[in-house]
Amino acid sequence: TLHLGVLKQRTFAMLKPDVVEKMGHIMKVIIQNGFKITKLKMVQMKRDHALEFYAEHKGKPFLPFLVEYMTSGPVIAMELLADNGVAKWRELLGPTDSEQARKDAPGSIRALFGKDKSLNAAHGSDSCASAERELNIFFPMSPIAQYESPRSTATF
Ligand code: RTP
Ligand code: MG
Repeated sequence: TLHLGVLKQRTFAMLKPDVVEKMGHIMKVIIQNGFKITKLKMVQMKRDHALEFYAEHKGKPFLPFLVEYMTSGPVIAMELLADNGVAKWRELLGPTDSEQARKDAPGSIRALFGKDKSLNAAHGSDSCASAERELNIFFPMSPIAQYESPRSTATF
């Protein structure tokens, strides 16, 4: 039979420095919501990396604080795979402002793990084009990256 399923999409997710200590809890929520974590690494961003990553926010008043925040400690960068993954991950994240998220989307990652409109726990790409750009920043093609991705997480 012909499967007209929803397309599996990859997206870029990042746990921000102040929630890295809660990564176990957050990754459990991610997996329970039907995502596969297909790439993962912990990295310390430098100022230039943060400015490149957030190029779309150049000139905005919150950018200097955002760069301080994102370079204040290591982050967890991930590639997530799911049906309609880009929108699905934004949905699970909830609204940008964690305080609003607690009102409008109480089960969301930002409601559960974020503090306010700046310290909001995690990032998610806003489109497929952004996802490709952001994944290429954190997971550039290199000899090791060309090894085959795991087909699934092993279940014993
Ligand atoms: P993200 O890119 O992190 O997934 O979040 P987003 O699309 O919901 O929010 P965006 O507008 O792209 O903003 C990027 C990050 O900047 C911080 N921010 N602070 N103080 C403020 O008014 C403010 N606005 C945004 C947040 O950390 C936000 O996630
Ligand atoms: Mg954004």
